[in-house]
Amino acid sequence: MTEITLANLMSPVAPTWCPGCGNFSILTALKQALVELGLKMEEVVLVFGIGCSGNTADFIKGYGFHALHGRGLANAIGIKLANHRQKVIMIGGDGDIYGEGLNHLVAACRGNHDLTALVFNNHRYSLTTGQTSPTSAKGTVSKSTPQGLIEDPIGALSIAVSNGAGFVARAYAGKLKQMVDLIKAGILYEGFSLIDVQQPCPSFNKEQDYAWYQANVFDLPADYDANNRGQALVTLLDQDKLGLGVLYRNDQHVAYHKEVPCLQNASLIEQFPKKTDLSKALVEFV
Ligand SMILES: Cc1ncc(C[n+]2csc(CCOP(=O)(O)OP(=O)(O)O)c2C)c(N)n1
Ligand code: SF4
Repeated sequence: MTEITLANLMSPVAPTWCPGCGNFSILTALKQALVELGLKMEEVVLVFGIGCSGNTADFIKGYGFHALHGRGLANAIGIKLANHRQKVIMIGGDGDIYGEGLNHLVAACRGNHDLTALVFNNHRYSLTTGQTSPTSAKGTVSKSTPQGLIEDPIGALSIAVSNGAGFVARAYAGKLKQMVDLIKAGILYEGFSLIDVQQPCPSFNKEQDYAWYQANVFDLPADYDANNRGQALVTLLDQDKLGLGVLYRNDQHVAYHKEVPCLQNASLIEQFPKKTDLSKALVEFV
């Protein structure tokens, strides 16, 4: 087994993100969290969506899978059930996870599947040059909404809390230490953890720049009770001011794989033969 160190996580490919992109600090936080958790490279699977966020696949070294847009969580659930001993982290954008992949987010929440979704939430489909995404503010003018967005933004974190996610947190790319701590807590949580990272995209979201975030994020107060589901939902109804920290956690909620009888003594891959002779199955094709 190989220790996770910053050197071992270093990819030979340098990030191609725009100058000032919030993704740089999210990548730094993810690496730092993995190092601080003292895990081994072989114990972690990174699953990536498609987008500027998903391009993180090229900029970090590790075991992983680059999924289709919107399908990262479906793959992550499958990977977890194949070998539930591994920590599985899915990395994608708000368009990927709250838009095209929303049904898979709900499935991950309802099952409380033991994996972490790290959402790089820049409120745009940025790789495809800045169309509005499900988290864009009402009235947003973009290439896809030249006359201003009519819809309200999605309440993605409320959907997660109300559908069974055991751990829901919000971080901000401008607060590195807090991001590291939240990512670590999410990975350690035994169940589904959703970490929504508010991420400035200087190229396609000029409205929500670093100054906007400084004025609109706040740390949840010390007396905030993350175990109180009702309080979490009320807090999340305010979509203008963004509370940072653990919004909700439920340590009584049992993770999906713990309720599957055939996974109690061994993982699926331990139960399958290492080598399978497929020649008989293929004979009709030769
Ligand atoms: C199934 C499918 N639909 C659409 C696309 C086109 N596409 C690629 S990246 C992207 C936008 C990604 O936006 P988001 O998930 O928010 O990530 P960001 O680029 O903002 O990090 C889209 C629509 C695709 N590759 N596959
Ligand atoms: S388009 Fe936005 S999200 Fe994508 S790399 Fe550039 S600044 Fe970052």
